[in-house]
Amino acid sequence: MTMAGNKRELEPGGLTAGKKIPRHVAIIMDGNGRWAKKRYLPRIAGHRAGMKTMRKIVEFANEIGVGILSLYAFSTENWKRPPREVDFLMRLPEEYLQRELPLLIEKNIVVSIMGEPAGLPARTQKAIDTALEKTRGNTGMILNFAFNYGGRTEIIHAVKTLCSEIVYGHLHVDEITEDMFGKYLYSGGMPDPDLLIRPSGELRISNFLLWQLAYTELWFTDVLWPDFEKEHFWEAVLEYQQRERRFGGVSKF
Ligand code: V0D
Repeated sequence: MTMAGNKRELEPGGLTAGKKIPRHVAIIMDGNGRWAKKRYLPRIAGHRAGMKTMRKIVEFANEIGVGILSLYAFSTENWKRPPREVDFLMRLPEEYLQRELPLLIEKNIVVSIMGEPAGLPARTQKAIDTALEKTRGNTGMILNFAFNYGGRTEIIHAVKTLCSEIVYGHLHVDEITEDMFGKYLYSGGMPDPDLLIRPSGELRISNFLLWQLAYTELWFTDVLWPDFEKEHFWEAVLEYQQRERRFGGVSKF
């Protein structure tokens, strides 16, 4: 084991000396249902275990100095799941925030959301609004939940906004650039992810951050999200640093 939560290794001269912690890490929190099935537990138990993992990983990412942590929790496609499961999932943001918000505030974390809040239950929206409002002034890690999110939907949403600006004469077609297009996405103005982590053995992007992942390092593991530990996160960071070093200042593209 290289890391085991030993803080000293992270200080100057230690393991990460001179190596960059990825500024923006994105995670697809997949494998909760499968984790439950393997144990003959209801899927709900898997989501609960997944939330516990999420709390640990948020804390760890914050400790090692990640700037932005983007978590994929619920996609637009997830609405097709059994209604009782959707119902349960919809209560999780509220439950999570009720429990964690004081800690997030104490750690100077900023809560942020990417996705379509419309169509969510009012209570869920309220809990999220409160969290956004109470952490708006913080200056630490940005904890960015992709919620009711779809990558293609996000791009279409940006295109529509752009088009209406053109129709209203506020913008000219020739002014559209990659940089400015990025500002119309939910992630508007955030730097793109440096590292994407996908657990549970699937080797796909699954409509997550389609535009933003153009140059991102991808890291996959067979470990299911509820079994995912700080050590796995650290392994992904080390692998990221090795890939960075291999390029050693030479452009990747
Ligand atoms: C279930 C593992 C926190 C993934 C984590 C409804 C599956 C636990 C949130 C959350 C979910 C979302 C927004 C927000 C604050 C918290 C969450 C969902 C699922 C989708 F502002 N956990 N969590 N959202 N699970």
